[in-house]
Order: sequence, then structure tokens, then C-alpha cells
Amino acid sequence: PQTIYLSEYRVPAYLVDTVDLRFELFEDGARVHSTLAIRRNPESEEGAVPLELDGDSLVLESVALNGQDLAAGEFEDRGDKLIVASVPEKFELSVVTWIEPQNNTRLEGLYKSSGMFCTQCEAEGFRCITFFPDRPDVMARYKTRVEADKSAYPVLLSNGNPIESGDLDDGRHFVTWEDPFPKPCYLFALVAGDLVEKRDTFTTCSGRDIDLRMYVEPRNAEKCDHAMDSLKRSMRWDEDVYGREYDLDIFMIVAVDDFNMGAMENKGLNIFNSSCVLASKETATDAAFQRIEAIVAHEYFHNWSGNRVTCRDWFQLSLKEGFTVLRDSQFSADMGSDTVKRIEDATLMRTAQFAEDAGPMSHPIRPSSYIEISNFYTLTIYEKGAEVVRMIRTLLGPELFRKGSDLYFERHDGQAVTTDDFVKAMEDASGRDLSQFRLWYEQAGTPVLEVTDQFDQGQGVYRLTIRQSIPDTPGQADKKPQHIPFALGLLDEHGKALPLRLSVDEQDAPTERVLELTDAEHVFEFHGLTEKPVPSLLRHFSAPVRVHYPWTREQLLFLISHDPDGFNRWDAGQRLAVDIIQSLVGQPKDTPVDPRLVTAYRHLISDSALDQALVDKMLQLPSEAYLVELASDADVPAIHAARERVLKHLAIALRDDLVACYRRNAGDGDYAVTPEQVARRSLRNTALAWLLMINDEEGRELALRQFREADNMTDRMGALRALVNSEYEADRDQVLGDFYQRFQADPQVVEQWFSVQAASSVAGRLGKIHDLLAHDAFDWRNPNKVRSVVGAFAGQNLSGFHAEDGSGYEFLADQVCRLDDINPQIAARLVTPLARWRKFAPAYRGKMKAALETVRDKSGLSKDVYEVVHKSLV
Ligand code: B3K
Ligand code: ZN
Repeated sequence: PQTIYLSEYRVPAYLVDTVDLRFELFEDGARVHSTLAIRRNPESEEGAVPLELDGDSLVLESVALNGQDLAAGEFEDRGDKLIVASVPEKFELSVVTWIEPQNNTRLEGLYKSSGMFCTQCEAEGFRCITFFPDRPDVMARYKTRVEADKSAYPVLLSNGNPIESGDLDDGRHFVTWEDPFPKPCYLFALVAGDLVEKRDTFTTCSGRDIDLRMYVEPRNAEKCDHAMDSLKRSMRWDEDVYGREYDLDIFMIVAVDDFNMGAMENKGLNIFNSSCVLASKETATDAAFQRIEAIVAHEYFHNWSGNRVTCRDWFQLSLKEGFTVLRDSQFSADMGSDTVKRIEDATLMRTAQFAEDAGPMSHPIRPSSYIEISNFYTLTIYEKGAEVVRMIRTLLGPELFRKGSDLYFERHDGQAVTTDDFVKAMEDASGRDLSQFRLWYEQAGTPVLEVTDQFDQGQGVYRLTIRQSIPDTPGQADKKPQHIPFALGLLDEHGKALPLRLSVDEQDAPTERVLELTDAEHVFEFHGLTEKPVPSLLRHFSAPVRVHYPWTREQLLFLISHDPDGFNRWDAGQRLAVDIIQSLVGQPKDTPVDPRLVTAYRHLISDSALDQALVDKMLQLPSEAYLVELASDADVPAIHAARERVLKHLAIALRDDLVACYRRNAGDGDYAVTPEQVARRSLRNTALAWLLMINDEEGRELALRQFREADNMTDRMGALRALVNSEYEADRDQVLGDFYQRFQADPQVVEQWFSVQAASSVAGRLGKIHDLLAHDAFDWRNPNKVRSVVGAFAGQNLSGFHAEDGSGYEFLADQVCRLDDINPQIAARLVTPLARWRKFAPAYRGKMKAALETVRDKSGLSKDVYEVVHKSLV
């Protein structure tokens, strides 16, 4: 396969002004008539070169230039390219292709999902529909006529506004849609199906009424309210916080069951994975409600950050994704708790993005090459990209950042631009120099900050030394220091926040500062202190970096109860727990657990005056995945055992406190997804889970009762998960059976049922995983099902996956090979846990590598899987 380089970017030789599409949809295929108004690009130096259009899996029926059919020698159909050697400066090209959506299992381009037609064009799916210059810097106005059987497909949708509709012969009908905004083809969408419509309206800040519509299968009609409410909140928030008003008269959301990722921001017609949009309290957990709100917001926010201003090329993906993730994260923080959202974001970064950044696929947020762009929809592009934009906001302050965002949208409206254009707008609006900051876009790897300190009693000066280094990553060594905003505070022995005086005579110094690191080493001096303070470092996770500081357990215990910054209280708790668990890895079973952890947890559980949402986060021990990320030569079963040992130790010591916590948090009144209720449900589910870890009879009864009496999925799933992870085998089988009986008609709930088993180190043994794959409800062509069994096993059931005999690795390799022929995008995601083989202890490494080699040797390997496997084996 071919590698594509950013350095080889050239402006397109030809531009497309308008696209006129006509889709004839049938059961055995679809005919696509496309007429493009094309002209030579005045900005291209290439001149009168042949016209090249991209294609993939198309059957070409005819090509005409200015209405004249082209003869065989006048064009060349190379499969992946349609080439017309000689074209005038300005012309109309008409192409007819035949495609087979019903056989499209890759779910790219036009395909069928539960009987309806739908599309996914980002990044390069439009070329599976018709021949086209499939690159985001070719922006055109689209008119789309959809024709299909009227009774099977009463609803026919595309981007923009409907301008015409009517009946045709043979029981068929058509609707024509027109999108007034020029767009790249990756934002094209089409839907045809037998769907129910849910309507609402939103009045924009300038008083325009927008028609809001959701289209879902009839059985899901009652699961739309939450997404619709989330949409309205997002629309209002984007006006209030970013000054962005919606531009079309209609905004549509469609739910489909078979979808490669979460959702897609097609202009005016967002298409969602059903699991990321449909919710009722009976079928969706609190976490799902929150995820839906965030994804609805994310896709809506793309209307400006992505659609009105789009990417010049796919190397600029983080331009829209990083900025939009930041926007949705700010939105979620505003809808709930700032601290809790920050804890969730930092956890994802530190657990999964840091791992990616240290692995074989490590890449900067603006990569400089790729083989398959689908492999670059990563945590780095999305989450680290958002952290980078967040740092710009921290450096500029909220007002100047908003000024920069306004300038960016105004300057580039209707254009396809680069991450550099974004940074330039921020610089121009603020007057700040971000030249060194741009290294965040070019250099991969997670910066490491080594922090040491020293107190000069005589002078009353506290000296903080911070050394920055960035590890080598594939293709990048000897990196330059980056520009890092580093937020900190200092506490005295009573926990009082001290003024941070950077000079002896500084008056009214603040108690929190953002230091700017630009050199490999900095020494900061804080004056006017009488004793050595306790530092509270990298508050709010002010940069996506690792901080190493020789904290003592006393200091961490002190910060857990005294840091005025909620985020860093949580962080101190995590560091303490990590330290304690790490010290037990590989140690004899009777090695004592530091009793101070029990004291700290007892205090947390029983203090109802504390913010319960924060308490709930603080009670969660660092995950196995995080502990693995922190380790080198990771021995997963040993890490699993040490963590479980601490968990059980805590559960035994705090048994009565857990029961009290459970009872104190029981009963919410009417179910609502408020931060307060979410925290209560989560706390009592944590209490249940811990009680069942130690075979507590009262816990077992509470769990069985909660399972039976629950009126919402959070409670039901909390009880189910606790029982599934317990040693009460008969109860486990009983509740799993009941659960399936009750919800078997609901695919989204069946997915949860699969994953609670596959992710369990107790219930998810390999034999069980094979049973799940053989289950009637399992379907290899449905990405959610694959993720909920194979993905959950390899990604969450770490001790099962890393079984010492290597059976988990062989299993994953087999499934990846099998899936590669069906859906290469999903197969390439699934192979990631194996690709990280270098991270693990020698006994595991060799077996992982061998499994990876069997994938490498599969015949007809897709370029998606090829890229991941080869980069990991070099
Ligand atoms: N932009 C889409 C992701 C498309 C992924 C293509 N493989 C969803 C989003 O980020 O909003
Ligand atoms: Zn996005």
C-alpha cells in the first residue's frame, strides 16, 4: 500500500461548482447519475492536465462531457480512478454508476442497515458512490434527487432543504433536496427508509424558527426525547458561548443500527449510531444519557467547526476534531460539573491517549503521513487535539480566545483550511506569539516534566525546578521543548492556599498561577514563605503531560483532604492508590496494604458534606488499563491481582460504611439525569460492586433486590454488573437469563448484555466469549456487536485477554482476520491491543508478536489492518 505525505499536498487541478445527483434505489442495487460543473482551478499551476476522479467498487455505466457520451478511448476506468485525458477549461461531466448497497459490509459510502439505505462518506466514502475528486478542499453546491419504492421507503432525505417531491410509475416516488452551502463531499448524506418522524422547533438568537426532526425506526419512537432536548441545549449554548447561530431551516438526526463510529456531522442531516442517540430510562444508563448529550452536541457544533469552516486535507483532521471536542467538553462541563468532566477527560487522556502516544501508531495531532486515513481518527487527533486548543485558551484567557475563534470563523467561512490558519487567527486576535506553541502540532509523544523542589529557610524562598523532555516516537527523535502552560498552587501545613509571589516585593499575589514553560529547564522562585509548602501541581490537568514529583504518601494524603482544587484532590487520591497498588505487584499475598488508604477512603465514603459527584470519582481505584499504561514490562495478571487485593482489602475494612453508603443513597424520586442523582446511583452501585467482591450476603441480597425492582437501566445494570463479577455463579446465570429475556428485542440493550459479560474477568472466560460469538443475537456485520464482545474482551477484560497461555492473543488474531474481510475499519481498531506488544513482560510479548504475525500473513489483508500491523512489527 501507498503512503500519503502532507509534504506532497497540491491544490486541486480542477474545482467542482455544482453537483447534481439522482439516485435510483432498488433492492438489488442503486444507479447513481451524477452531473458535475467543473472548471480548471485558477490557483493551480498544473494547467490543462487530465481530469482524475476517485472511485472505489463502482461499476461505470457511462461518461458524458457536455452532454456527449465519451467513446471508449476518451476516458480510462482504472477502478480507483476515472481519467479523462482531455477536457476544456470549463465543462459539465455526467457519470452513471451502479453500486450494491445491500452487499456493502464495509459501511462506507451507501449501504443498507436494518432495511434502510444510509450513507457514511467521511473520510473517503463518497468515492464508493460515484466518481468524484474525493478531497475536502473541493467544495460544491449539491442538488440530490432520491427515487425509491414508496411503501418500503416513504422517507427520502438528503442535505439541505426539500424543493420538490412527487410520485413516479411502479409505486415509486422521489424527493429532491438542495443544499445552499458549498461543502466537501465527505459531508454528503442520503437516507431512505420506513422511519417515524419526531418534530420540534428551535428559535435562534436572531428569531429564525428551525425545524428539528429526528427519524428513527418505529420501535424506537419513544427514545428520542433526550437527544432532542440535548440538541436544543447545544444550539442555545453555541449561540451563547461561541456566538454561532444555525444556518439552514431544517436540522435532521437519523438513527441507524449499523455504523462504524458514534455519529456523523453531515450538513443538516446528522447520522447517528443508534447507541449514541436513542435513550429511555429503562434501556439506557446514566453514562449513556451523558454520552448521547455530548455526541449530539459534538455533531451539532461541527456545523461551524468542520462544515462552515472545513479541512484543507486529512492531515488537518484535528482542525475540526480537536476544536469540536474542546467545544463539546466545555458544553458538558457547563451542563454538569466542571471538575467531574475534567476528571473524565484527564482519565481518558492519561489511560488511553498516553498509551497511544507511547505505542507504535504514535503520531502528532497533525500527522505528516498515513497509509489509511481511517486509522487516524484517534484519541490523539480528537482528545489531545482538544487539549492543545484548550491550552491556547489557557494561554490567551477566555476573552481573547473567543476573539480568536470569532476571527477564525469570519476569516475562513466557506473555506477549507489548515491547523496553522487556526493558530494564526488566535495569534492575530490576541497579539500573542504562538510560534513555539505550534510544536504541539508537529511533535508526537507525551512530554514528561521532572519536578524537584527545595526550600531556603533563611531567605523564605521555595524553588521549583521543572525539566521538560519528550520521548522519541516512531520517526521522531531529539525533540525541541514545547510551550506548556503549567497551573499550580502552594499550600501551607493547614491547607491554606499561599500567595504565589514571584518577587520579594510582589503585592496581592494570586494563590494560583499558570507558569509558562518554554525551555528544557526552568527554576521558579516563590518568595515570602515561612515553611516548606506542599505543591499542588498541574492543576486542572493544564497540559497533556506526565508530571513526576517525589510525592510522599503524607503529602498525597494531605492533598486529598486539603487541596482547594477538586481536580487535584482527585489526582492526589489516584497517585496514592497507584503507589500502593504498584508496591504490591508481584509481592506475596500477605504483604500488608498501607492502612492510611483505608482511613482516607473511610473518610470519603462517610463524609456526606463533600460534593458527592467528586466523592464518587475519588472512590474509583485507578483502572487496570491505567496501571498497565504506567508500567513497563507489564505483567497484567500480576497487576490485576494487586489491584484486586487492594479492592478487597478496602471492601472488607469498610464493609459497614459501604452498606451505610448504599442505604443513604437509595431512592431518588423521579428518575432524572441530574449531577446529584447520577452521583447517588453511581455511589450505591460502587458500594454494591465492592460488597459483592467480598461475597457479602447482605450485599448479595441488596443486589438481587435492586436488579428486580429497578425502574431504570443504571440501577439494573449496576446490580447485574456486580453479580456478574461476583462468585455467586447461580445468581449470575439467573440474572443474565432474566435480563436477556426482558430486553432481547432491543439491540442496544443486548449490546450492553454482551459487554458486561465479555468485559468481566470472572464471567468472561474465553469459552464464554466463544459462546457469545455463537449467540443468535451476535452479528459479525454489526460493529456494535463486534465491539461489545471482541472489543470488550480485549480492551476491558485485561486479565482474560492476557492469559498466560496466549489463548487470548490467538483468539483476537483469529477474529481480526475474520473481520478484515467484512469490515476493515473495525478490524484495524480491534487489532490495537496486540499492536502494543512491546509494552508487556517478555513472557507475554513473544506470544503477542506471534499472534500479530499471523494477522500480517493473512492473504488479502486490507490496507487498514496492514498499516497498524506493519507499523507495530517494525
Ligand atoms: N467526523 C466523524 C468521524 C468520521 C470517522 C470516519 N472514519 C464523527 C465526528 O467526529 O464527529
Ligand atoms: Zn467530530
